[in-house]
Amino acid sequence: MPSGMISSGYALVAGLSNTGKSSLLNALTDTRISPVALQPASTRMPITAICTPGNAQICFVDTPPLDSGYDWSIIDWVDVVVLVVDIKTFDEDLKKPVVKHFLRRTNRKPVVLAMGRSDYVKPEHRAAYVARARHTNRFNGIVPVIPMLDYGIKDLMNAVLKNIPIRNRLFPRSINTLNSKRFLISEQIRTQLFSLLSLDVAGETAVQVEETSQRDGKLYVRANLIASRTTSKGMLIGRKGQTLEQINKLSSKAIGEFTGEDCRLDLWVKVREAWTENKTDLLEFGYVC
Ligand SMILES: Nc1nc2c(ncn2[C@@H]2O[C@H](COP(=O)(O)OP(=O)(O)OP(=O)(O)O)[C@@H](O)[C@H]2O)c(=O)[nH]1
Ligand SMILES: [Mg+2]
Repeated sequence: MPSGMISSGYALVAGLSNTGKSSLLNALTDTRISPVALQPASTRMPITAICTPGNAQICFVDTPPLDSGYDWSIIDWVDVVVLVVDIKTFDEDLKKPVVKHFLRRTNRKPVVLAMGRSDYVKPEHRAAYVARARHTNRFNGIVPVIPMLDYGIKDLMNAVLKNIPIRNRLFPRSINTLNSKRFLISEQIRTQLFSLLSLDVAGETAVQVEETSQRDGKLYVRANLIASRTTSKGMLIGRKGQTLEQINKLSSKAIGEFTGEDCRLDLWVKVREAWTENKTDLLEFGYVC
């Protein structure tokens, strides 16, 4: 390898909704940067995490589900694709038009198949699933994974690394993500809304982080929860402020786990009528690029 050159590049993490993409990105990069949630379509914007296995650099990019208005152009920017499927339904998933379109769009870029939820299959049966997927002759690696147990993560990392080009370093050593801290914190808060509120109310609440600073040795975060209707404001606050308190508690914990700092969160509820229908508001809250 010429001096100064290393394996350095981008790996896309893509797949259908709720297949474990964000869990996988966190396991691969040993972080909690990408919020994980029970409900589908929780990731709405790309989340990046740069890791440095050996002397290499890989920027993993977690993306929204393929089946919810995917920005196909992102494929052109990456070196390797990790396609996450559910091990038990991978056959049907690979036949879905949106997945077929995605694979065509990768245009012969290396694609590694991560078979998620491998805990749903007995360990002795996993090799048979891998053999079946191998018949497709499309993948540059096939790895069963269980992100929360770190199962398969090293093998997947090696399969990705093999396909990362040798070039001049793309990212300075000091950075570990291309996203802003404010955006990442707002996503941690937004994800918690879904575990406490109806899909309607949570989905129509924007999160705007106004300040992140250090106060009394803690990470201080001030953020607004912006409801699209006055009635939703009451639901966000709850009886005697109980819901807001719960949102605050869960969000502070998630932010603390992601940043590694004690977090003091100051949440305010505001209303901007029908912001979900206003292009300027959507832009302001980061919903349209
Ligand atoms: N049992 C099991 N659960 C998993 C596995 N991977 C992820 N999960 C769970 O599946 C749910 C969805 O995980 P996410 O990582 O948020 O999935 P995602 O694909 O990023 O979801 P979207 O961004 O909404 O498309 C969470 O409750 C995870 O804890 C796995 O290998 N086994
Ligand atoms: Mg996700």
